[in-house]
Amino acid sequence: MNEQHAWWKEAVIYQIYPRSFADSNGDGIGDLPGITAHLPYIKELGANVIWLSPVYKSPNDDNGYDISDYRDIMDDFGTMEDFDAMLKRAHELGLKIVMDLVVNHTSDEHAWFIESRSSLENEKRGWYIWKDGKDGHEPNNWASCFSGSAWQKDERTGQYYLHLFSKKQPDLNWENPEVRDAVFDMMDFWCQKGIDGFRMDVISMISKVQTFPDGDTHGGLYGDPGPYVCNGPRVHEYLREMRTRVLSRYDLLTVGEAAGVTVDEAKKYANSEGTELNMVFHFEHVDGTPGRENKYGKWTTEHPTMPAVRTIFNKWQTELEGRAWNSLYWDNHDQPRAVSRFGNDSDEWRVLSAKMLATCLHMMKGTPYIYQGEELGMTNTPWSDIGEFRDIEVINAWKQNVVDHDIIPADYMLACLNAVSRDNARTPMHWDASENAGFTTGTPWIKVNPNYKTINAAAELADPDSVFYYYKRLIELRHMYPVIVYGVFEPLLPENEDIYAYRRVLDGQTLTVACNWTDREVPCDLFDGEGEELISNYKAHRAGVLMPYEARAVLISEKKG
Ligand code: TEU
Ligand code: CA
Repeated sequence: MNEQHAWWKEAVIYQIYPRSFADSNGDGIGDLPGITAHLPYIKELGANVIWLSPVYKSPNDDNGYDISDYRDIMDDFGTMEDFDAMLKRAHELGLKIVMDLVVNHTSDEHAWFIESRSSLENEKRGWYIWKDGKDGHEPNNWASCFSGSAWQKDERTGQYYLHLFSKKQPDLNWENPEVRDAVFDMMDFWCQKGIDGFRMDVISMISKVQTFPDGDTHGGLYGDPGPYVCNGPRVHEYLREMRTRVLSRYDLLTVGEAAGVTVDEAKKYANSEGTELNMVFHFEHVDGTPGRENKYGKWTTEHPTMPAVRTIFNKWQTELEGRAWNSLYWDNHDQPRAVSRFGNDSDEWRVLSAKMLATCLHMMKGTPYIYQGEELGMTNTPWSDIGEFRDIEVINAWKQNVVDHDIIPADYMLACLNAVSRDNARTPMHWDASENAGFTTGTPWIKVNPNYKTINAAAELADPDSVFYYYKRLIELRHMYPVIVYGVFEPLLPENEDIYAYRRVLDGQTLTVACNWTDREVPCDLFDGEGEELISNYKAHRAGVLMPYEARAVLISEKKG
């Protein structure tokens, strides 16, 4: 079936977390001029779209995901002139800029919320979700994603407001058409500036079940709001309205961060008819630890198992075929470093396993996302004390689980934070082996991973066998071979405990991909010497086996004629 072609299907996206990317003025915080100065690096890598985590005005309770003015730039990152210069330079280099749209909630310092909380009669009262308490308690038992209750009592009026994230991130009330008008108008402001798309923060949560029923506590302190806030009753109606009123008027890439999304829901959010978004991020391979029992939910030291990860990806690859478009990612600013979580970050195996993971993901069907530093094989950071962390999710979880309620022993929680905390992704980018990895001449806002002396862009740009050049080649191949973008995905070796294999088929071409996820040599009879090897992380092969962490992608083209 001839698939509709589109630039956003053929793109490779590079995600920048501005706070940690490059500091131009020595204040220890990344900024927009720092990004502009490093755009040629992204161009060299070959990515053609940049997803910029939020740069709008924010008190940084959640590092920019708490916005106090959607139409101005955060002081830490520079000015609107700096943004315009970055956008102009990016377009000159042929790089598109996708902005982070955070409209499930604002900052509590946004003018809208300041007005809304001022009185029961304020005309913006209905722009947020205010409820009376019940029997002197919160309106229901929902947990915030950042620990504690999802409700905050406001002494001025005695009512509670909903915040699914921090108490400084009040949820907007999307039921209110004035809120939708204001959001769509703001989106149009940015589209008029010439941006190329939106990554939509927790967009699956904007429609809540209006009865706000208690959630299942699963034996914990608070109830799970998930069934009542994810994929809610009007979410597709709101996105179709967004498409009609804004998105349809521009040539944009749109990707929804869809916590709680299922394959069936994704067929709506990212449907091929284009009535909503281009694609969504699901969380199935990063929520908890696939293949393991998690006693404390997200907080674990266990690695996911390859068979469990394969089951998830094979489901998404096969079930969206012809129905919707996949996004592909191992990493982002909310996740630990891919090579530490899914691969092997030891000195012996880090490079090979980083290249193996990259092959496994980038030869699949969907738009691939590369998180800053992933292309270098950056690893998790060694954290020795809770005081080193900056992430509100970590700080609140420690307070709730270790300090206030003694739910998780401190040493085990610290081990979990080392394994899966978001700050693992937020340590400064490694540019070179100079102090602070060349990220800043000042004092960095967060710890720098001590391994920057050996893992950094300068060293990898000078090494033709580096992880960087391997990613560069994967991107080149995606731009050269339509079978990589549009080929139908077919699972192979579905029961093999060590090898993740699949093939891609298009117009008489078959691309066979096999990845050994272990540090052992394993038997593999998928390759018989025929065909054109597009890429491998080994220069030589042993017949009938895959070496430790070996990845191969071999193309066979049917003889025409
Ligand atoms: O993340 C939403 C989300 O679901 C994450 O909070 C994720 O579940 C969690 O980080 C994993 O433990 C988005 C942004 O990507 C995140 O940075 C923000 O903190 C959050 O929304 C609130 O805006
Ligand atoms: Ca700076």
